Amino acid sequence: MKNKLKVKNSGVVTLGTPDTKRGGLFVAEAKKHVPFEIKRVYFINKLSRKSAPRGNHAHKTNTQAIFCLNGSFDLCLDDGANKQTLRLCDPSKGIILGPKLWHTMQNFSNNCTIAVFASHHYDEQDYIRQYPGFLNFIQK
Ligand code: T46
Repeated sequence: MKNKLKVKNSGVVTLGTPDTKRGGLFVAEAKKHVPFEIKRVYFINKLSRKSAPRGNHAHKTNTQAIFCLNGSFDLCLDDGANKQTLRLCDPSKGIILGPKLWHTMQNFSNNCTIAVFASHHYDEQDYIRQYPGFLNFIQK
């Protein structure tokens, strides 16, 4: 991930990487590496349709940090004014998906594994799944 973030409601999260000399170790402590209390963690893998996008929504309240644990994928971000695409491939570097940030994951490599830490429990009412509704919501 080389690009600087230019969208609102995002940021870079850097995990702790103690030197074990026996392989990788990545540490995510809430309020230290990840800037919120973590209530939920989920993983996405076995992405058989490499080009079929995931995400394609925004959240009203939920804040998340998304990581690529293995392989790589494109994370497309859109705050309603600015858009940018980041290639995630480093397990120690995550991206904050704040509220009111339209996000899509696509172009998955083989064996791509995604991890997400979320500030809230799952609630379908928190999702904005239609883009025109997203544009209305961010103007409120
Ligand atoms: C997000 C991106 C990065 C649950 O029941 N509990 C959960 O915690 C999650 C995450 C999903 N689900 C159900 C809801 C749907 O029936 O799993 C199904 C697939 O979810 P969705 O289509 O939203 O999956 P993605 O990969 O498009 O999006 C997911 C998260 O849902 C979303 O919050 O920000 O990853």
